[in-house]
Amino acid sequence: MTSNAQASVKDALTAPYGDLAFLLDLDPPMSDFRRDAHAALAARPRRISPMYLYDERGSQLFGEITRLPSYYPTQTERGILDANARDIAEAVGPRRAVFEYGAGSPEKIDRLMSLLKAPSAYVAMDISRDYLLAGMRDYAARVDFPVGAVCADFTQPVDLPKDAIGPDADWLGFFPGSTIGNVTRDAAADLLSNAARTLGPGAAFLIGLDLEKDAETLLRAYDEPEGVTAEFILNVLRRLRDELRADLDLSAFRYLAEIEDTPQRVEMSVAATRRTEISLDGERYAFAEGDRLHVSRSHKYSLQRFDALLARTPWRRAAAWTDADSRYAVCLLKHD
Ligand code: AVJ
Repeated sequence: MTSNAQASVKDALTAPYGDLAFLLDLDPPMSDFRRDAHAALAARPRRISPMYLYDERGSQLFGEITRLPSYYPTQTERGILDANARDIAEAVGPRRAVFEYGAGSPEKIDRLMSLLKAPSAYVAMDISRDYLLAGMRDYAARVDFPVGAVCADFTQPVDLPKDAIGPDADWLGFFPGSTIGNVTRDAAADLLSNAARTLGPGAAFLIGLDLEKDAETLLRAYDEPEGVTAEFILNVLRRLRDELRADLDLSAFRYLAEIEDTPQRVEMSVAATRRTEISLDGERYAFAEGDRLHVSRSHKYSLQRFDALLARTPWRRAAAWTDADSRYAVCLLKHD
């Protein structure tokens, strides 16, 4: 790191920050929806980042998905944490400072923090500053251990301001929801290696993993008759139209979920149901019938394949808890 970069990291830290032990604002390069949309529509295959799904409406739709009976990951993960709370607390060990990848929902944070033995701190990292600060201020007001916030892209390594939490803290990374499945396996290995650097020696990491399974269960979870997932994925076109003022006919597109193998994953796209075009800032992007724009993916793992991936990182798997049907796993990783 150059001395300049170090200076800017220092400027990024405010400790304390109101009720928070600290705010570390690494000022993630503001993504540019308009620029990325042009690039996505011009590329072959057409592909846009799933992060553009999550405006307020998209976040609400995802919340609705997590309450659908057919979307098993959320309820299964919750069931695993509840059924194995004592075991997990024991294996993780006491007085951990928790570092969550993505600012969790209040219920998820409470579930984890109340199962752990005497947790010493909670810090969340999220790319959305407003969402992060709102959540962490509420949380800090409710608990009596320090709460911190890191505004950054969670694939990056971070220099945690350990003094603001207690320099001797033993860290526990927390990455629930099977969100790791959103990225390719190479990117997942990089993210986990960066997490090992961030959390330091002696750290543990609790991660939710959706497991490989039959295609029917996956299709029911990702393309359900209620059509909430379809609305969620089509939301990226709605944002193009409403926020970027693109000229497009939403009714000329439909949602398409496909199960692919080796590695198993769900690929989520929108597909043109007839010839149509999207016009953005005077550029016209043509779609033939069946042409797609890829929006999101969700990789599934076996414990064996996950272990093979971990072998490329400093982590090893210390334990795993699954549901009775082996649909989902909560894994505990450690490194020295
Ligand atoms: C939030 C990325 C874990 O891939 O299962 C759910 C997103 N997309 N249904 C997933 C999602 C469609 C979800 N993750």
